[in-house]
Amino acid sequence: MTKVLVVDDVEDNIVLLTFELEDEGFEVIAAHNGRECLDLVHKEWPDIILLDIRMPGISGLETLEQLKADESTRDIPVVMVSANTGDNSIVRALDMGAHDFVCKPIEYPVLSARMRSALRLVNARRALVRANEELERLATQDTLTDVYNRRHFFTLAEAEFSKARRHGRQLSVLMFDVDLFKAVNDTYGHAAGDQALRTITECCRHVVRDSDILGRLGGEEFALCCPDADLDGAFHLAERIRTNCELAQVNLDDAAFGITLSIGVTQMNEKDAHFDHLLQRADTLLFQAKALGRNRSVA
Ligand code: GH3
Ligand code: MG
Ligand code: MG
Ligand code: MG
Repeated sequence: MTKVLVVDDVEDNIVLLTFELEDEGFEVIAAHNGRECLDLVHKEWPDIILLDIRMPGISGLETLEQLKADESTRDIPVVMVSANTGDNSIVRALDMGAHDFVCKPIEYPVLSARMRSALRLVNARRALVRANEELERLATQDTLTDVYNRRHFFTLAEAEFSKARRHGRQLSVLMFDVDLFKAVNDTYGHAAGDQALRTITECCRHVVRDSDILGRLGGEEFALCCPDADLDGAFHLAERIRTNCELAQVNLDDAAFGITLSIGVTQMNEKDAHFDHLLQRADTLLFQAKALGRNRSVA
């Protein structure tokens, strides 16, 4: 049920509004002044607020100002109730972010239509925000593992690379690839392989810093860009990721299996003109790790 907070200093107005709005199917809660409104709004989280303009103490406009200044209450639609005094308070309220207004004496069908209209607008805006967030997620994340996808990994890592060069800071990169992954797919099936990839990113999540950038470059190949990490630190991180994965089990309904990683680790140097150079070197070191027998980090 839609919850309405009615704010009015006159008890008779509250009683009448409550009666009419409950009749329209709203759940009604009431406040008798601006202070009570601001308290109640944080306890009850109404869907919409009906706010009287003329009240002793904190006026309707001041109450509105505070509701709009507070990030947690900013998006609750407010319909002003005005005594029709001919001053510019309605204009000010609308400019301050009120959704709409009604004048006293209130025509109740008009009031509830305006409330429904305000609620429709708010719901449409929320749906748009959610859709945008979802689009953003789809554009930047790998859907299987939730780490960054290849494109976004490069966008973020290249930015960190430029920043590190500009400020003379360290930057290291790890590139890793699952060992003999084809055999995992062949033995346990593709779905089990997918689960193994999720296990690997989980193992990484526990050891990386918030500032590290983890991306799935494709297939069973990942890269981790570590701002402010020197080669020593990056190698230790690689070993922690590698041993975490080695100890982890991928549990299936009727079986369990282990996975190992080979990792190439490198640090940015003055000769690296592009992030690609760094990644290329990590790839070569990864290849060496494979050649040396897999399940190891090479720097
Ligand atoms: P190596 O130790 O030399 O890396 O051996 P490998 O078997 O891991 O290497 P190879 O490149 O021969 O095989 C990679 C396999 O990864 C082939 C492909 O079936 C599998 N693969 C790639 N992407 C996915 C995926 O998204 N899900 C699953 N389940 N398998 C994938
Ligand atoms: Mg009043
Ligand atoms: Mg592999
Ligand atoms: Mg591979």
